[in-house]
Amino acid sequence: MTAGSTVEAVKTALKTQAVETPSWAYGNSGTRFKVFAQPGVPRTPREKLDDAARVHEHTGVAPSVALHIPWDRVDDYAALAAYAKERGLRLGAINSNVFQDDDYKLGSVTNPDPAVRRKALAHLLECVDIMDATGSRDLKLWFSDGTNYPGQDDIRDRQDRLAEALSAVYERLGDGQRMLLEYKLFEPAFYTMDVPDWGTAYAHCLRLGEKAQVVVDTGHHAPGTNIEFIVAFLLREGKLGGFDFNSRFYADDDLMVGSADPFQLFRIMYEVVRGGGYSPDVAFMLDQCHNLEPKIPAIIRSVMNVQEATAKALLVDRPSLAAAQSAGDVLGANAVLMDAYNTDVRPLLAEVRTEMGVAADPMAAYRESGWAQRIVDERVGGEQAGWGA
Ligand code: PSV
Ligand code: MN
Ligand code: MN
Repeated sequence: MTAGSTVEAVKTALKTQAVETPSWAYGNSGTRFKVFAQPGVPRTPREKLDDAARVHEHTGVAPSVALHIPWDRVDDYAALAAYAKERGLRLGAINSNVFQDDDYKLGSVTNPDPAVRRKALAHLLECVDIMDATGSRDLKLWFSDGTNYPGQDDIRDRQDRLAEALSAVYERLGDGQRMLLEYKLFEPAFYTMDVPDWGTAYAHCLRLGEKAQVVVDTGHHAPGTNIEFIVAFLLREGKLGGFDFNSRFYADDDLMVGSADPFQLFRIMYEVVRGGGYSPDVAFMLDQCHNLEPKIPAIIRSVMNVQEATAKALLVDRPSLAAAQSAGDVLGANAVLMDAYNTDVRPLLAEVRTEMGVAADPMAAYRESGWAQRIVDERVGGEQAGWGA
């Protein structure tokens, strides 16, 4: 059982948490079979920020929004940052997009055609210009690059091309800016991905320098992968830049974080806390798509799920755990961890929220706010945001 003073420390820590929500989660999304449009969905980046402001208002811990370029292209990014600020938000990571143009069929920065590589690099550098205007710290790089068939392209040459592009982007980063390299096992490429795993991302980041960090998207691994081990390892090496949180049952499902496997989320958060990663140096971002469920409450639920896993991780009685571990007490050590996981932290979080001046029950507060109906009534005409828009 945790002592009273420790509970106060846990509450203080929870009040400093910041979960970044993704602009694209507010827009329409779907599978390759069908996008089911929802009424009231934002039509512009500003409307996405209006929705994100509701998530922050009701949770108190979602103060920043990640942008995806060109999905969130605007003429004046400084003005967009000012708009966010007026709503109590800031603009977070800039996500590059070198995967949706016809030119990228055979890859972007690893494409065998140097002209395509130049185009992709120009986009990545433009994203850093946008970071300068928005004041964003992080550039998130995910490459759909890869091959579908053995022999299609030279695996090693593609690594050389990747390294060259990453190095050019790295050189362009300003003080206080970072690049976060995301890996993914497969999809859209089915034979090789050029950044398939944390080891590849880590090796590139290590060569580049300290501004290059690995980002762990929880949906991007083979089934059964021990993600918390990866987290522990990267933190030990000072190379964990952040998370793209979501849940999966099968592939890259992008479901609400903590919905498929809350125990896994707890195990990850425990390694974060244990490894000193509960700090602004590790970005807690969501990367989700709400295809069936209403988007804003789904994002609120996701933020709450991250908070619950974090609270449980913070509650682990670490002195008792360490004692059991050094005594070789396998069952005792496991029991300490499970005690924390099995704690119902919802009352604690309700207290934390009340002390922060936000609703004890964010889901109910959103329901009662009338925002869901208001956006349906007001957002008529125009084109709803969605993938590719
Ligand atoms: C790729 O699957 C990914 O996880 C990357 O982060 C992209 O930028 C994002 O999804 C887009 O939804
Ligand atoms: Mn992602
Ligand atoms: Mn993904």
